[in-house]
Amino acid sequence: MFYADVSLSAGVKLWIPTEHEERAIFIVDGSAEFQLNGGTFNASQLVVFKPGAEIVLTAPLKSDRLILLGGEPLGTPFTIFNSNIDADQNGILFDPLPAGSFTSSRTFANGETFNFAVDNKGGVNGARLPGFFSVDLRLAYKFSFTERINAGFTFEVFNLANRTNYDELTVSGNTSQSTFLIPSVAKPPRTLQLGFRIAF
Ligand SMILES: [Ca+2]
Repeated sequence: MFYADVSLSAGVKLWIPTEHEERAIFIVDGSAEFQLNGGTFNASQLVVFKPGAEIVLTAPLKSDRLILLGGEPLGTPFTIFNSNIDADQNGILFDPLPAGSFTSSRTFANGETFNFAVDNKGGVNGARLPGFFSVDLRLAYKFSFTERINAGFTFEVFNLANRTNYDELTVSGNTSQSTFLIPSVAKPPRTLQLGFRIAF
């Protein structure tokens, strides 16, 4: 991951390296204007670039300020293969499959069907697992009964966005298996925790 606080003087060009797959700028300065391949963006806008695109920023009017950030996408790379197909016909199985979109679905006992899809760039580590993302929140309120005794409430939320995070290690990349792309374990959903404490 990278993060940079950038100040651009008028007319100066800034080339953004392409080696990171995910890149974006957030324009901070109130009167900033930037030209990106002919487009103009204003303050408080977040601009996300296509992977690999050559981006040159300029500050045409005056000195401007922006945040440049990015990094690798979430999720561990993994390989999609078929243990029954010798794709390159060399007598050895488990060849990585070529690029393409792959899907898999499973219907659970309660009747709900879950679909899983992944874009595969092909080759070893051509696909990426869903990744893990969780935001936690903690609020605390403290008050005093007497000089010596105080108490406090806490309110905590784990996985605030209630995102379904899967255990990556349970995902199979073998298209010949019924468990292909289907994780067998999910991490906890949104969880609330209330606390009360007395200290003396
Ligand atoms: Ca082979």
